[in-house]
Amino acid sequence: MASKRGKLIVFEGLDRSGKSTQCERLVTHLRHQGQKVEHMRFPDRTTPIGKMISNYLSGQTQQEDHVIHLLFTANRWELAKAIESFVKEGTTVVVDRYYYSGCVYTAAKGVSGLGLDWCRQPEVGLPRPDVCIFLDIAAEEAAKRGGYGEERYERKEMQDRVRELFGELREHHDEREDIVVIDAGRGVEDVEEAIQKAAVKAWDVVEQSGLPLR
Ligand code: T5A
Ligand code: NA
Repeated sequence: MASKRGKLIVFEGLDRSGKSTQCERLVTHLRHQGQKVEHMRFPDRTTPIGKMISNYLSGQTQQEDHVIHLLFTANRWELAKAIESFVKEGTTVVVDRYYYSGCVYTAAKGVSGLGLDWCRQPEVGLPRPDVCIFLDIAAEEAAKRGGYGEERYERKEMQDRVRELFGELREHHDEREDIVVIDAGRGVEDVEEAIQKAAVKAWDVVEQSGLPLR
């Protein structure tokens, strides 16, 4: 039985890997095809929690490491019901960063007791993506792109560790089955084409099986 629900597609990657650029392109492409599409991003800086996160990222405020982790998570839970409703009513949701970033960026700080497993726990139960498109690029390449270095985590050592931990997540964790790696060091159009192919492939599985959102 064919599924009428929308799909949940997430973009992940290092800072400046091209997530926002590619999210917008995919949203435009799907809308041209006549699909209903919602575009979200995390952190969603528009909510009260999102504003606290934004002030932390810009360096205006400090937060204890567990606290900021849980604020990022809470910022996703604020929108969890909305995501579920959209998908149920047939709207595809394209999300710029999700709990993969949540786990990896906190774990990359190297704080004792704050590893990937601890970080994943408060995220358990959030709608699970049909596919997570991971835009893979070396930190040195990403750093050459515009605007790098303005926010808290945009330092080479941090980004190198983030990339390593994304790799660990892909190899050893439950999330690995959702993740498709795309070489994001290429031109914008080449990356876009690879993403569209990956999306079609992942969605065929959903269409054919009629799988509900997990
Ligand atoms: N974070 C986030 C956590 O710690 N925990 C969490 O739970 C979450 C959700 C902010 C920070 O918060 C952390 C991770 C981050 O450090 P953010 O607001 O998403 O997260 O900030 P960034 O990821 O830094 O977003 P950016 O907008 O900076 O990066 P994008 O979206 O990956 O890149 P994009 O598309 O804006 O492109 C950057 C530049 O590169 C160019 C673009 O034109 C732009 O100038 N570009 C390309 N250039 C050459 N070739 C290509 N293929 C290109 N694609 C784009
Ligand atoms: Na972005």
